[in-house]
Amino acid sequence: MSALAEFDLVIRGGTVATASDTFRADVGIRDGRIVALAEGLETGGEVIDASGKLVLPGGIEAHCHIEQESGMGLMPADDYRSGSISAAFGGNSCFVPFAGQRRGMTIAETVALYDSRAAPKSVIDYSYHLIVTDPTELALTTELPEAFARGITSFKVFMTYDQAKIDDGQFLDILAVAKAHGALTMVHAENDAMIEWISRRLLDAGHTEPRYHAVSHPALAEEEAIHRAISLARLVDAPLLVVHVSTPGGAKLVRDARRSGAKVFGETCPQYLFLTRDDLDRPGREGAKFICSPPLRDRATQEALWGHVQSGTFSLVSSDHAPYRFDQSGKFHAGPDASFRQIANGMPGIEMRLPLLFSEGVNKGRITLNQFVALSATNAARIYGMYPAKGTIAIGADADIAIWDAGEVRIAGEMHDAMDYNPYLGFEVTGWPVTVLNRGNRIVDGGELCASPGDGRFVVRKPVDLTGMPGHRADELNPEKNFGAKIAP
Ligand code: DUC
Ligand code: ZN
Ligand code: ZN
Repeated sequence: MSALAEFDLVIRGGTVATASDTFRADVGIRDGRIVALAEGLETGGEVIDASGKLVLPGGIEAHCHIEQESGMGLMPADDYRSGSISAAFGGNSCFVPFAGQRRGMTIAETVALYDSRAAPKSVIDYSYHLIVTDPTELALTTELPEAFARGITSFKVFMTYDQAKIDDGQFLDILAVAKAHGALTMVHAENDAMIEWISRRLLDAGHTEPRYHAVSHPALAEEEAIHRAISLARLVDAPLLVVHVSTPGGAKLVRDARRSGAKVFGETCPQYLFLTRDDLDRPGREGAKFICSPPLRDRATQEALWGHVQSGTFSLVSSDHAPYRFDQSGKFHAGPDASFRQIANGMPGIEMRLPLLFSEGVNKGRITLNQFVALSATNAARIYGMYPAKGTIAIGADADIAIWDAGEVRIAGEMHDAMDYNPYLGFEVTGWPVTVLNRGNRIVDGGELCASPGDGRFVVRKPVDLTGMPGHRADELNPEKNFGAKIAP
């Protein structure tokens, strides 16, 4: 092989950034992987001119609901084709939607169902987090370990919603099984009884409009549940990731747990950084577009959450893309006058996540470019067991790369998802991905889709990375201190 044919593709002249460093280098790619980082790489193969651009790891969207029935049995607008395409246009080359177990279904059936949905359609690499709603003996002893063995190494539980919630004992069982296998438990933490109690009173008094959704999910409901979830995880010294944290109180609980060495991670979402509950009060029924759980809060909350993004409380800023159209197929599936309890819960954002975070974070000086890379890809890769194949630009890594024009200004409009609205419509956003690669293949380039459904591959994930998180065993579960009793793995 001649020296000039050494690479299939060279990305030339750009500024490369990882979670720790920023440097000028060409990127040499062969067989889908990065094989050289140096200035002046020559090739007889293809060249992408990235001069004046940023060359970043492709984003990893680690929280999105794609072709997944909601608790109400409602299918969101995006399947694995449209969802992955929208993700790609937003600078992502990998995503991890949820595979939701419906009660009565086994874990194996759930995984097989999502394989059949994702494999023929995804244009980017993918895995799933397994939502566990029915932790039977079979699930705990056999099926969760089997899912883990095939590379699904994160399990999510709900503390609210009748169709999904588990009790504290079941939560402990799942935490203990996950811990025993190196898996990570994720949690939607809100106090179910508080939400039910307030909702009932609001509805009885005739308060049905979208704005009451925020009233019915008080900050205290989140804080209480996060405190409980962290306590349960600490009891068995198991890793825990609190998804979509929306309150300063919740963020502080995550921060304090992390400072004490507990194996706790936190995630927040763009909607809590860029929107407020005032959006629920838009005229007519438009507020329905902004119903999501936990709900939008206020400006002071936005500021506080930004502080936690900056200081590292949050390892992830994920979209929580839960796309329900503003019509009877989605938001108003229960009718045009549906109460806040019946309106479909969730909003889109998979394509806006990274441009918003770049524009408001990096370009406005709130976070560094390297923090952006960590939040967009590297932390997700580490936490969810995909590093260093994914989430960084390094020799040997998959050539999952997003080339960004840091100065491109666009007014947010229609996205590439299957939605009929964009909650960030009209936002001026500076900095957009212009070319996105997945394993060295262009998937988006100059506004065009270059990939085909089915090009994405399932990513076999490894155990959660707990580097720097010593944890601590509760004395009562330590055989040296509890008279030799063996209680948990
Ligand atoms: N939780 C999510 O994570 N997404 C959509 C709705 C919800 O309650
Ligand atoms: Zn949730
Ligand atoms: Zn979600």
